[in-house]
Amino acid sequence: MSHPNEKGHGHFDAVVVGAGFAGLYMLYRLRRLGLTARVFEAGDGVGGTWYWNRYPGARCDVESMQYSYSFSEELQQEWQWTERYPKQAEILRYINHVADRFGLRPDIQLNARVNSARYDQSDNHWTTTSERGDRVTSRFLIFASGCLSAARVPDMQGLADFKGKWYHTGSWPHEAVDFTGQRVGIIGTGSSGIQSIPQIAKQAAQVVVFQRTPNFSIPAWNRPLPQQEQQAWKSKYAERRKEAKTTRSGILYDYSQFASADVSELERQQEYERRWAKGGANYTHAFNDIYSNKKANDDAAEFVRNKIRNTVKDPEVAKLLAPTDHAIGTKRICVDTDYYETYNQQHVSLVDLKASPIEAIAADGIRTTAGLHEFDSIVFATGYDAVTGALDRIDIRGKGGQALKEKWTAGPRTYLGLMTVGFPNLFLITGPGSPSVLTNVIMAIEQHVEWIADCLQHMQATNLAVAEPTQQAEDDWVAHVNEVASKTLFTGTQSWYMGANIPGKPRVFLPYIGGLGTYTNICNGVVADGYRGFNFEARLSTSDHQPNRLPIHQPLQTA
Ligand code: NA7
Repeated sequence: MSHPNEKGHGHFDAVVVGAGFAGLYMLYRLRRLGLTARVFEAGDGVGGTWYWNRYPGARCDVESMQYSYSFSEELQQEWQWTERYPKQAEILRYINHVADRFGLRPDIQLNARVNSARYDQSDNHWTTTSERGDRVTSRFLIFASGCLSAARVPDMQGLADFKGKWYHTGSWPHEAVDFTGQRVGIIGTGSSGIQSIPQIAKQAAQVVVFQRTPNFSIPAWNRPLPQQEQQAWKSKYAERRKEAKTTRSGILYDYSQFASADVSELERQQEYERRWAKGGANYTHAFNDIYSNKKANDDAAEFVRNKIRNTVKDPEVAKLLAPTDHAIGTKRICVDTDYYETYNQQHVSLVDLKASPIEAIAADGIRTTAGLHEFDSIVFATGYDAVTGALDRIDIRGKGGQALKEKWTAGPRTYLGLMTVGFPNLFLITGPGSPSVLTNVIMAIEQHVEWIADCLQHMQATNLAVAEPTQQAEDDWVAHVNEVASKTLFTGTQSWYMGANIPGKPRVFLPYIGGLGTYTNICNGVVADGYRGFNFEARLSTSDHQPNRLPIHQPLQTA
């Protein structure tokens, strides 16, 4: 590793932005291709989202045996998970182990937040700079900057005047935060709020939760993971991973083959009950039309609302916690431990922000239209500028100095979520228009990294220097992404998938909802058709000043 204070200069085959799951695996594959690479990471450690999200109760909602890399059989056999769902600290240990095991650290520059990247068309190079003064050039620029990495503190008047301490779940301090005896206000009831509220309530003297919109949550029934169960997985790991990658979400769930109306009311209730007892996000796969059929969805939602009513003793609070504004699953479903039960504790209360919105943060607490709530600490569990936020915070300029954020003013436009016209040799891992946040993201990351590595290898082997999608391919893909989304209930919900949590962000469905298996087939088909939809430019020799354009576009076919 270079010295932490040494500024990076020089030229690399590839620059990678971010040292989370995506950046580390990309580096591993670049090295296998014999390419030189530099990874820039804003944090002072690897891990990305799992480096920053250290809030109490932070835990993955995908089970441990599935939420891990599959690219190395040795790695997946040797690592021992301890619980059904991995907690943040364990995931961070795992990713640090990966960095060490594969000797990745020497090519990673920590504490280096990338702030600009410019393409120079005269020599087909990207110049990337960081806030601390690094400035490097590269042929390829690969963004592994994450979909849930741009934490967002809402614009609230008066925050600077607050006399207590405040935190955002997505950039939690490294040292333990002790809320013992404190009055704590928590804003936000998404996954981060739902995980942290029960934990904070264990310490605090008083907890007030400020809820704008309730979310659906299914119990995790988290538990230690017995050795025998791990061994059973590991004995068939390769097969199971292969199968997982063909599914919609990259997760081996119990996907029902039946539509909700195929079974009787009694059988439906029994199926929901069975899934509730098993726990986790598997619940929404009880019937194969829950995401597309309003009636099927209403039924599945009502079962959860009844569970909330039966758990929360105060009927008024239960009513507020039971979501009625959106179809279940169309906001990322939460997986919790004792979330609803927490509201039965005397020192925990709920404020409905629809009835009394926040006016401002005051020196002593949070002022709503109904009055002042006094706090020692405030926790913002207010989410992220998802999918595009991390890219948006970097000044990325392609051909002719065009800014990526300007190109994407009306919403992101990509081909396969991997590349975007006007930004040659710039690759996105889990970019907008790819399955990303709708999947077990490590499976989506592996698929993208392998596709990019294969593309770079193809370019090396055929002496090609520059890759860029065609306008037609990009337009077709954007239309396809929108068309597939429009057939689901997702586009009717104001969610971060739609950019709806950020004032002024265009309302566009950001990920590709066709499913990871289908998407992988499409990507493989593009390659089989000679990189359909991409233009390549050959490497210039000294006697050849005319770039040799190789248009390989054919109409988009979807599997
Ligand atoms: P989410 O899911 O975006 O949740 C953020 C929460 O914060 C949600 O309840 C929001 O209410 C609330 N929020 C956001 N801004 C405000 C303001 N200005 N005032 C009041 N309440 C606000 O983020 P998470 O971190 O919980 O989870 C993100 C993903 O990480 C999650 O889906 C998992 O995949 C892991 P709203 O619903 O917008 O009314």
